[in-house]
Amino acid sequence: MIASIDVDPQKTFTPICPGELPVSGGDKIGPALNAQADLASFRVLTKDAHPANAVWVVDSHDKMLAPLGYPNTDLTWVSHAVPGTEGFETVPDLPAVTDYDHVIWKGVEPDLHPYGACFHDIQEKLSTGLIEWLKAKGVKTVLVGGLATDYCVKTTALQLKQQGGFDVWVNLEASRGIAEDTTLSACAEMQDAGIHVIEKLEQFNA
Ligand code: VGL
Repeated sequence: MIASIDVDPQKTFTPICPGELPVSGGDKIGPALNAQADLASFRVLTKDAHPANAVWVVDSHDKMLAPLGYPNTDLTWVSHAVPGTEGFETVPDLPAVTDYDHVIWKGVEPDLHPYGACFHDIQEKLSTGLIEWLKAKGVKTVLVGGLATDYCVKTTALQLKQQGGFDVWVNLEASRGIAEDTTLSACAEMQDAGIHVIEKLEQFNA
């Protein structure tokens, strides 16, 4: 059984929200995510859902990526993906949230800023239930795309492989990264972990 996972395909990570965390081309991935979902029996959505007063919030982009001392919040970021704002909404062309088979909201607590969708905490103790849900459905193969390749897509894919034991495929056609260097190292790290990183959906052959 195959599941397709749309990781954080939200306007906050697109040029639609320049004051948040715009990823070049992030608003264009909807059709590619739909195409990969056509090959799957289940479609899962994950969403960042952050409070405006989270401990990691800084007021300008130049203060971002500063290390923090919290166990489950590693770096500073500008405010993003606040429920009720435009940035929280999914990118164009995707189905309604209620048309997915399962949805994970993450990063709701002010001092938790996870990247992966399988655990609420960076320490990976508190499951979101994603791995358990996929197993209950008999899923063996996951096809992953979304935003951003170098952070949430990478960490979600690694968790699905290492903690869930799934056959994991990351579809770059349906993903965009924040920066080129971190995207390249993310792809290498995923490949080292045994994840299939593919440029185009046609290369998917599970
Ligand atoms: C993400 C940076 C900060 C992501 C989330 O979804 O990749 N990146 N928060």
